[in-house]
Amino acid sequence: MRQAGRSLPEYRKVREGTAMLESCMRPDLVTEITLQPVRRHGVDAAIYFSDIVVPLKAIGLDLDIKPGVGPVVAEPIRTRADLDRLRPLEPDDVSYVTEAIGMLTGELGGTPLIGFAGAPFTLASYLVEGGPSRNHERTKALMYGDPQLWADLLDRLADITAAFLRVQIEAGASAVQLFDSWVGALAPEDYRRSVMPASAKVFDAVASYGVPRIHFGVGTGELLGLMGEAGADVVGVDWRVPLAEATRRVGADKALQGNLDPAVLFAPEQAVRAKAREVLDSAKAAPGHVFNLGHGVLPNTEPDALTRLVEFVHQTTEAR
Ligand code: 1CP
Repeated sequence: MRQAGRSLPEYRKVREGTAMLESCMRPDLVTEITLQPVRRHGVDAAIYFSDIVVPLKAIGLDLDIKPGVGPVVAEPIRTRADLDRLRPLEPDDVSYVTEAIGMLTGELGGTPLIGFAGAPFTLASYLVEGGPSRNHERTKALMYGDPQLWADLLDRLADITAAFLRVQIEAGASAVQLFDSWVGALAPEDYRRSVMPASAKVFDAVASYGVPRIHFGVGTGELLGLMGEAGADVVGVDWRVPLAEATRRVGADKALQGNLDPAVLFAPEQAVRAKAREVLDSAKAAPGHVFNLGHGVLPNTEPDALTRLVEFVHQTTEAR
């Protein structure tokens, strides 16, 4: 799961002295960091080390990832004139991604590599707010106040995101995940009207490759059905909705991903096992299940707790 690396001493060691975005542009570092959780925990898939703002940096936006804060944009996008700064992404803009995935697929052997991108809404939130936001007020002001500019902004972001996912698939990614981390801030009708068309455009653009497409969100219980409809093969669920209920909302034709609360990993091992078993039992109703946390690994998580969780999930599912 995202930012799994942050909990690992070997991650902090290789990152020492190198800024986050600079690390994302160095194929040697990307390869090493992507492999670290696979080596240590024996997970069934690797998630490509990058960040959702990498393609925006690659088209020339002035942004940075500030330690302890997250992505920060120097000049936020708020007017029609600002849209001109969102030019299309060309594969050459991210040649380091192609190079890193080439190295990785060699090193990973048969372990699948999951590529990813930020979804248009979540990217728009960073761009419009200028950084992380609790209430997304400027973003919503634009969405409600100038629906045409909003639609054009999301459409441009959809094209950039689709191009970024295509690069990753063509380089060898075996699945892709669209992260709409903050879309749970919206009501279903607003999602359907103002966000779903752009996310659907991204899923459509990569449908012909036939790789599984995962759609991830947080606090999206009321949006699960629509997130599936947008074109996903797998819908991510956080810990607020049991997977059996999520299957009812998403439909029996889609797999689910999730949904252990990452904070559970701070509890004693017996409690972690009991909660993980609940997830596995609840998932039996779904036609497919990717066991995962409901959101990213928290930075202070004890790495051994994760290793033990992976072992437990393997033992439990192999015995079935
Ligand atoms: O495990 C991994 O390292 C996978 C790579 C990965 C992924 C999939 C990173 C590295 N970031 C992401 C996705 C990402 N980035 C999302 C979508 C998924 C999610 O909801 O977590 C989001 C919203 C971001 C934005 C972001 N980047 C934040 C969140 C800030 C906020 O708005 O609350 C943060 C803290 C970052 C920085 C970042 N990205 C990745 C890492 C390892 C870090 C920490 C930086 C560091 O180690 O110095």
